[in-house]
Amino acid sequence: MNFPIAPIQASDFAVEVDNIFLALTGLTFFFTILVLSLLLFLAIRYRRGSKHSRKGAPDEHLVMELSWSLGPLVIAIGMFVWATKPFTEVYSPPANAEEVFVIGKRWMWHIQHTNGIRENNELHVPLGRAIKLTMISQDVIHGFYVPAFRMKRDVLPGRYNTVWFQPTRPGRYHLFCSEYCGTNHSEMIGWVYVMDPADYQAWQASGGSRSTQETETPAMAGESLYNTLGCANCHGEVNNVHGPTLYGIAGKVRQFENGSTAIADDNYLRRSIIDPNAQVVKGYQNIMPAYPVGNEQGKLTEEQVLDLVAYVKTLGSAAATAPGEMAAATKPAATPAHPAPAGRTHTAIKPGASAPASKSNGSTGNVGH
Ligand code: HEC
Ligand SMILES: [Cu+2]
Repeated sequence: MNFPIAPIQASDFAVEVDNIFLALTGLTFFFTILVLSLLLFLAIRYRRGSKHSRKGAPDEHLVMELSWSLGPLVIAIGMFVWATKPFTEVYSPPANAEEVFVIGKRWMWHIQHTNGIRENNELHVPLGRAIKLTMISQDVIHGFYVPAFRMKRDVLPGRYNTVWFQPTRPGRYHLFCSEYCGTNHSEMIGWVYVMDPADYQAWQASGGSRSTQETETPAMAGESLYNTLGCANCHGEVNNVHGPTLYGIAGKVRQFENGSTAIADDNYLRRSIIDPNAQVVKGYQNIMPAYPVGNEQGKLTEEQVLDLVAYVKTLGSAAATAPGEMAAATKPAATPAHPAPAGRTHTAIKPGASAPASKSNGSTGNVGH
C-alpha cells in the first residue's frame, strides 16, 4: 500500500528537515506515552483503598529529580543545535549558486533567469546545481513554497528576500503560494521542473518554454533602461561631480553622509534607485531623482528595478573606490561586453586625466564635458 505521510524528498534540505521532524515527533510520542502510562499506572496502583502501602516512599530523590530535569534539557538543546544548522544554511546560499529572479504578483509567479529566459508559474532548474532565488512581490505578501524541497519563504513587497535549494531528484514538483493573498490565492500555483543537465541545456537552447527565443537578459534590459532613464547622465565609470560611479559597487561597503554604512547588496541597490534620499552617499548631495515603483504610469515595475539592479551588478570593478573619492579609471572606457552608448560615458573622467583622489564633497570640477 502506498501511503505517503510527506511529499517526496527532492532536495538536500528535504532529508534534513524530515529527519528533524521525525526525531521531534518520536520524542513527543516517547514522552507522552511515558508520562501517560506512569500516570495511569500510579493512579491505579495507589488509588484510594488499594492494598499497596505508601510507607517507605522517599520524600525526595535527588538522582531522580536531576535526571528528569537535566535529561530533557540536554535533549532540547541537542534538538536546537541540530535544527540550527539547516536553519542558518537555508539563508546563506553558496557563492556559486545560480541566481533566478522571482516576482510574485496577484495571482501568478513570474520567473526570470539571468540568461533572459522568462517563465510564468513554471521554474525549470538543472539537477544538482544550487539555485538561489531573489524574490520580491509587486503587491501583497506572497509565499514561495515547494513542499518537495521543504522550502518556503515569504515574498514581500518592498524588499528582496532570498532562499536557495539544491534539487537532488529529477521530476516535476508543486509550487504553491503559502500566504493568503486574495480572491484567487488558490490559483497562484505552478510547477518546478528539475531536469537532467543535458535536458536542461536543450531546454535553454530552445529558449525555454516559450515559442519565441528570448535573448534579452535582465542585465541587457537593465542597460537600456539605465540609458533611457538618464542614469548615465550622472553615473559614469568613475566618480564625478554628478554622482558616484556604480562600477564595482556591488557587494562593497558604502559610507553615507550621516556617518552610517551599508553593504551594497541587492536591497541596497534597489533602495538607492527608488528612494535615493534614504541613504545619501558620503561626499554627494541628494540630487538624484527618485524612481519609484508602482502600477501608475511613469513608475517603474519591480521587474524593471530588478533589471536595473542586475545591470548595475554587471558593471566592472573599474573604479571601485571609497565613496566620495574621485578615482582615476583603471579600465579602458569601452568595455566590449557592453559597448558604451553615446550618453553613458560623457561624464566620465578620462583615464589618465588628472582626477584628484581627494575626499572632496564632489564639487571638484573635473568632468569631461
Ligand atoms: C541627477 C543625477 C542622477 C541621476 C539621473 C541618477 N543618479 Fe543615482 N545617484 C546620484 C547621486 C548624486 C548619488 C549619491 C547621493 C545619493 O546617494 O543620493 C547617487 C547614488 C546612486 C546609487 C548609490 C551609489 C553608491 O555609491 O552607493 C545608485 C545605486 C544609483 N544612484 C543608481 C542610479 C540609477 C540606477 C539611476 C537611473 C535609474 C540613477 N542613479 C540616476 C545622482 C544621480
Ligand atoms: Cu500569493
